[in-house]
Amino acid sequence: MTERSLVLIKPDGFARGLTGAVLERIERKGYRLAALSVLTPTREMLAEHYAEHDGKPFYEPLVAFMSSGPVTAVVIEGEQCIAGFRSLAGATDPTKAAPGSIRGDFGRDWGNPVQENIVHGSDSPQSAAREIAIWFPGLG
Ligand code: DAT
Ligand code: MG
Repeated sequence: MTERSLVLIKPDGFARGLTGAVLERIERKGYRLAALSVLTPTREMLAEHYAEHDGKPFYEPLVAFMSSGPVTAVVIEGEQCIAGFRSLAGATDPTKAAPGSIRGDFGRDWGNPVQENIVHGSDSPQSAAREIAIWFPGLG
């Protein structure tokens, strides 16, 4: 089924100049780019985006990190692209992410490696619709 997913290249990926490398992998996989924007997210946007994690120990540091600089927000489109992009991204912890995945190849083993894991990808059609509305309010 053709799906849309919300991908974020997080502040660490943006600052390290990995935006092009991530987009290249998305396109190489055959997914299309439906929308793209570079912005520094507000805490309000991030509170909505990460609502499911509110109250967890990593929530505040995560919101602080995600609002610390520019991110590239991308809507991707393609057959089963939600699960497909999660597979391209690899496990949440870059130390455990398989080589060949974005997090496995580019994730850091210093600082806070779980938090600074380069990319976000929606985890279900419901999350994708909810997240796309946050990052691209005008997109139908
Ligand atoms: P994912 O991004 O793989 O969907 P998630 O939704 O469980 O993972 O968590 C959202 C983000 O929060 C994740 O990309 C990085 C951060 N995070 C998750 N667990 C963490 C932890 N134990 N310590 C620090 N940051 C964490
Ligand atoms: Mg998640």
